[in-house]
Amino acid sequence: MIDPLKKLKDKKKLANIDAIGHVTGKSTYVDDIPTMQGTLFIKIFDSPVAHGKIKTVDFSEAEQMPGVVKIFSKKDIPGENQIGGIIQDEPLLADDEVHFRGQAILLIVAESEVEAEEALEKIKIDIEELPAIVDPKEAFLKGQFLSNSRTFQLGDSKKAFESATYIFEGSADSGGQEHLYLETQGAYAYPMEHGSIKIHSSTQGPTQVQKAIARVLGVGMNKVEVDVTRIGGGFGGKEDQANPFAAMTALVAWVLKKPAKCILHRMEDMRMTGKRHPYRSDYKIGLDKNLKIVAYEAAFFQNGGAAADLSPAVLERTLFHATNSYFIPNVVLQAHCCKTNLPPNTAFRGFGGPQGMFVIEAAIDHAARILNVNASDIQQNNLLKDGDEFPYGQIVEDGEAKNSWNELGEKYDIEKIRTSINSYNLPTGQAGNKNTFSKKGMALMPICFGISFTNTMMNHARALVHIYTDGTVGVSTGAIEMGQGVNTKMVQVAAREFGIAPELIKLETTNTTRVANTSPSAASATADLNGKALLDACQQIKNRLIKMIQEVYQLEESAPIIFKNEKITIAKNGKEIPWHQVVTDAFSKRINLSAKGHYATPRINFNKETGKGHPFAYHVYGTALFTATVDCLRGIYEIDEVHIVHDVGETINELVDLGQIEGGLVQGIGWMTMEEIIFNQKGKLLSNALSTYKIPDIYAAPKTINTSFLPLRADNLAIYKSKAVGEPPLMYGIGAYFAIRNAVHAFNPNANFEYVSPITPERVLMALYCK
Ligand code: LUZ
Ligand code: MOS
Repeated sequence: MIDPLKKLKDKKKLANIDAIGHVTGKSTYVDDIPTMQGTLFIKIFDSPVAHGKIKTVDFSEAEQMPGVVKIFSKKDIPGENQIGGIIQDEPLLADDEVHFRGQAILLIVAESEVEAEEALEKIKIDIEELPAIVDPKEAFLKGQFLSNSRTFQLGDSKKAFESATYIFEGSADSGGQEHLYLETQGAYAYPMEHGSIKIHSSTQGPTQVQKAIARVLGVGMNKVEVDVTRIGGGFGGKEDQANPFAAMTALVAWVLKKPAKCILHRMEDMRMTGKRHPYRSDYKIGLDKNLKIVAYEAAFFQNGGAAADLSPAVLERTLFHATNSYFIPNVVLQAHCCKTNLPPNTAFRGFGGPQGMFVIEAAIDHAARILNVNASDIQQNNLLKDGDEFPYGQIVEDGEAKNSWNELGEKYDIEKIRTSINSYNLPTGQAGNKNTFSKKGMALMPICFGISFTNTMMNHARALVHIYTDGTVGVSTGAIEMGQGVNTKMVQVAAREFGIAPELIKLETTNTTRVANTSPSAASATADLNGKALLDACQQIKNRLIKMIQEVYQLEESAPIIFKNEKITIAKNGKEIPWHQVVTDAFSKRINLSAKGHYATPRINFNKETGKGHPFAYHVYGTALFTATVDCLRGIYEIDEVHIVHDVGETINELVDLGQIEGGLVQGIGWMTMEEIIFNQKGKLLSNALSTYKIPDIYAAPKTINTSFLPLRADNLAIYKSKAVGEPPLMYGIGAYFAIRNAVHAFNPNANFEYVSPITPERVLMALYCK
């Protein structure tokens, strides 16, 4: 078997340390933990209506079913029946009113899952159904909000519109998106001594889980130990929404003093959990005669679902990214967090940013179509440059918007691609037309994404390092491995600092008793924050070892000492001491071989009242070029080619970063094209399984993806000059929407169809033949 650690010695090409485990099925997830004797299984009885008053729930028959141990309602919660994060509006188990289909009402606990399922069928509920709202604009008109509306403002858009040469107004709506992590939500908990509890949870936020459990049980956080080996995907869906399932599991284990397990089935997960927020939005864009955007106004109506969850923070990030990579001097951006009767929508890769970017791209496309110019001419003409001000007050420094655009232009002959598409698309009837029912489209998509939690206080992390006496190393951080490869990057940091092989380093599970008070693994910042904290821990130990060597060999304090190839070399005289020897010597001299590192992102700040500050450590930029072909008889399409120039800073790990870029791209294409979440008017999820909700498979992925890394031009605040890579590439996917749209227009120049995503084959077919 190929050992990736051995084969790929080039450290930038170190394969994901989980790769072999994943493809051989050896990697373990919550449901793979061997169940202890006496383990109880939990099934959730959830609301069958989107809005209603519970009149009676009768579970007397269910309770008598074989194997059933207990049925929990909110009355069985010893602490608070509340798990709201930002706003305290979310009971763990329903109060007298239910607010969405899938809301948990009761927990059925049985000796086996099958028995719990059978008992579930026997529960009788009488609910008085109340009117449900599923549309955010309807909620807005009815005054239904989850939190305060927000406004970001720059310059004077009113005045700017007065002098604008061209003004376009319209609306643009984007759909939700199911996270579809391969591992569904789940947890396994067991009581420990002294009234404490241990839990394995599939979460991006172990501290958030710990806090929720402590609250529900009414105990201190120190009584709750959360342990995560890895999770099978998160994409934001487990930043906050692992909490209820962990809290339910902990509740059962705590009250019944037995191990308890709750793993959602796919359809339960799809029904009960929130998704990417659908948005409806209105825009108004003003340009001067040179195609400079002089003014932009937008109003965003976020479909928040029935409880706030992370919606207010997601809403804010929509505003942060509403002008994408463009400098617009006069801007008013308003956003409304609308309360509807859907499951509480939540974090999803991009965190509101993609929804904001879609609208400005729609506005630009709208202007380009009417002015009969290429959208890319408007895009290029308005790219950010250093010194420009974002609507939130931060000034562009070391911007790469133009660099990535220009680099793309140098690598790929954009005009040649345009010409070949135009000749492929020759109008029907024109000499040379060969493709009557097949048309191509292209689009460029620049991105600009701010890195840091927008809530400044969340931007810090810690790490714990032990060097054992045999020279092997154990590393714990607050980072959650969710497939993104953060553990591989952590191994690389420790290996590089100590100058030892990755094989000598073990990445431990993420555990709240080893690394406390963590921010969730989110906001693309996990490797940045935890990597820096780990660096700090490694350097503390290194400094102790250096001091020891200086004393032993009577060197002056500045004498360079190099950690490399499992040796410590004294540069001056070339003396080499093996790593193991140094470690043994240090231990016998009673030197501390453990350290806790800490990192807090410097400089960042943001004033929520004024909407101004410097919220991001830096920005990630990039540009993508899309070409697509539409089958004009069937409405189906293919993404032919995507060329990307992406700003990774100086990559720590090319393979991991490339995986994130390609994965993010395809997930973004899915959101924009084929993934359609459908709720009916009564708040029932119709796209409730993989037969009715389609995500891109290998056949739907672009036929070609060419990614190149933009050369590093500036230092920045992340680990080893790298840049965060998790979320930004998702937003390239917006380019697929416009490439397909342009192909539709090549077939039907008069197609007057709204900016609604996803642009499913059904929507394409309608547009191809609309007047
Ligand atoms: N989560 C969060 C995020 O709590 N704050 C953020 O700013 C953020 N940004 C992106 C993704 N998750
Ligand atoms: Mo996220 S959307 O970085 O959990």
